[in-house]
Amino acid sequence: MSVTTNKKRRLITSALPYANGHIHLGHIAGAYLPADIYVRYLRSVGENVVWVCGSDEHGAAITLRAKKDKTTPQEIVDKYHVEMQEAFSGLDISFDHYSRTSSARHHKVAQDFFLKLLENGSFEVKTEEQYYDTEEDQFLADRYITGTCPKCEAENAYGDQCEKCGSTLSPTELINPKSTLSGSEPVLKPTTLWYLPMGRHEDWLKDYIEKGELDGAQHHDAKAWKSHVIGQCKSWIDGGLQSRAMTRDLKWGVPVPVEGAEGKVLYVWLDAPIGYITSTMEWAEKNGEDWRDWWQNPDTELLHFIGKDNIVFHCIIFPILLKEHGDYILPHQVPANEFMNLEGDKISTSRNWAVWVKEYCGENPDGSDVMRYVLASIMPEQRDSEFTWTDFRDRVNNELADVLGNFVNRVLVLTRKYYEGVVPNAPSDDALSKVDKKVLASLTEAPGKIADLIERHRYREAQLEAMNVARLGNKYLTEEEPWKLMKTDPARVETIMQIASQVVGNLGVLLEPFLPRTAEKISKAMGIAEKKWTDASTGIVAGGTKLGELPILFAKIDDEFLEEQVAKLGNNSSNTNPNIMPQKDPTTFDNFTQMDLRVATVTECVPVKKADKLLQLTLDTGLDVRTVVSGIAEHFKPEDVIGRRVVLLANLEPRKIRGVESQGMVLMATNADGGLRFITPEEGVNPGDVIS
Ligand code: B3M
Ligand code: ZN
Repeated sequence: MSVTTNKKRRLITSALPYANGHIHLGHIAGAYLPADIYVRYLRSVGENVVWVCGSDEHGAAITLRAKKDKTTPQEIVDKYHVEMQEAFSGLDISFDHYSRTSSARHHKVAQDFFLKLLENGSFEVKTEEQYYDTEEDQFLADRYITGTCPKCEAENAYGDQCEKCGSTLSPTELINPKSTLSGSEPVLKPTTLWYLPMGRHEDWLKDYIEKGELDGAQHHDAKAWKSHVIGQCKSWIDGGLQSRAMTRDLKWGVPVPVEGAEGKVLYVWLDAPIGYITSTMEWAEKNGEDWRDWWQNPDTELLHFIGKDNIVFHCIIFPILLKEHGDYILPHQVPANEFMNLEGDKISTSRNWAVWVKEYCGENPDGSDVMRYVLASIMPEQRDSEFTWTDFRDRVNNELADVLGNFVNRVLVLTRKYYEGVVPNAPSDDALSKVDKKVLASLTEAPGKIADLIERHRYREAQLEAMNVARLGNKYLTEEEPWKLMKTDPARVETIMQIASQVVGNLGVLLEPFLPRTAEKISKAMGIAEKKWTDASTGIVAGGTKLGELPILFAKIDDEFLEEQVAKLGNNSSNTNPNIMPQKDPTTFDNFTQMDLRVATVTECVPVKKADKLLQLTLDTGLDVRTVVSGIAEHFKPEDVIGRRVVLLANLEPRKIRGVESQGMVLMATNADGGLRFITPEEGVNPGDVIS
């Protein structure tokens, strides 16, 4: 069944994150929080909106990660596909659908897309010399090859890009190329590639980007696009668009669906944006909609939320692909964000210079709104910005707790005190002072003002406007001082409290896109069931409403919290407890399987002569009875040890300790204080049982 509606449809996408690492705050501030605010707002006004995302599970970064971790790409993506979703839900990122690109469905969708382009003559097939790693038996493209940048001479530029100067490169341009797989010097070898000749598209792209025109008609308002987005696209187009290979000689990815193309996959930047389409198909199927309405109907507006490093792919390459296919609409708006730095430095995964969302949410289960608030306050909309924990504390304490939390709390407390929690009736117009009228007028204007800013993707200002409503209420209460008037002018107090309640009620609606949990608490306390944008008005809380309980909205952040957070940065161990030993360097599975670990029972135990620290244990291992010397005499008496079942490393090379040959090692757990404990197998585990 296809639901037809007259309302304009809006299809929102957020960049599909690579499933090879954790989500950090930079990701959230770039492509997810702005989209979440936008979509929550659109849902609140009752717009026809769908927001899709998913894991980008192909590309060199994933195979390289798998190689580093000595596992398979599939295992890597399976792990991060789950973990990334946990991170997103921790910050209440509310996708309508979250998909993944390693699915069979997506492979088919991407292959069909490719075949259609092939049929339309969109590619040029070229056989050319490419670098090849003879040790690894693999062609080297993109991140599989590094060398010196021919433009800026930076070392370790990648085959596709120099991160130092930002130039796009092709592997054969690199000086002193090296394989990142084996470190060896690659050789040139011929291979066939399908190229997208982008140069063919320069003319219409120029109109599309600079004027918002497509096929001679107005497609979107070019002035509504951010200037840094247009600027980047222009410099690409003005520099001349080079052909770009749309296939790779790799094992991991979407296989090229052409006979004789075995061992070749689609370029990840061809398959990933098609992931938006697959994700929409899955969503549509679940919701009884026709996905074509969302991708092939010119009444639909397509919006891509991304970070600035993805601009060329969404504003140039993907539009070319969509247009060449012929059936699809093109992006209407690409509100890309710039980068957010962290405590004076670039966010870096390898240096652990990042705030990991899953970790933050795990440690602060109620911390979603405050983090969203701070990120929206400093969102890198027009230029790079910076997150610092000091700023985080200041915003939480001075803005959320002192202004918003304090105001809402005061209104509820006073209403309870004066009127047993029942909101007084609305005053007649002639009872309103000038100040009252001003407050009510501001309330009337706020929803439109905020909406306009959100529609223009100015989320920082939009949130500021929403907070200004709380500021207004706080100021009103502070200046009108109802607590001083209660004895002399109770009628005036009723008016003040009525108006103050309206301010709180509006906050329950207007804050929802930014602070969904807080808005929910406020709405609940104010007896507002549905938080629709259109309900925001000066009469949102009816006189006679009995107010509910209000949980504490924001706890203040102390310096200890601050110091803990800063101390984590750059510390490469994921554990943050200084008492816990850091993880050792990685070992191989083979090394592990070489170890013979088994359960044994201690049948005898005596001290070792002239050695205060040693006990001599006789063990029944199921295989044999043997002697082991163990350095546990300071922790255990022989009689405490006899009869215990223990874990034994049985095939450790025998060695003589104080004249006694020790044939293995009893494993102990060391706690943070250096205390030793036996590892006692559970009931039913017997001597000789193998541990693996
Ligand atoms: N995975 C790049 C990134 O995470 C890429 C986005 C794909 S969007 C189609 O920066
Ligand atoms: Zn460079």
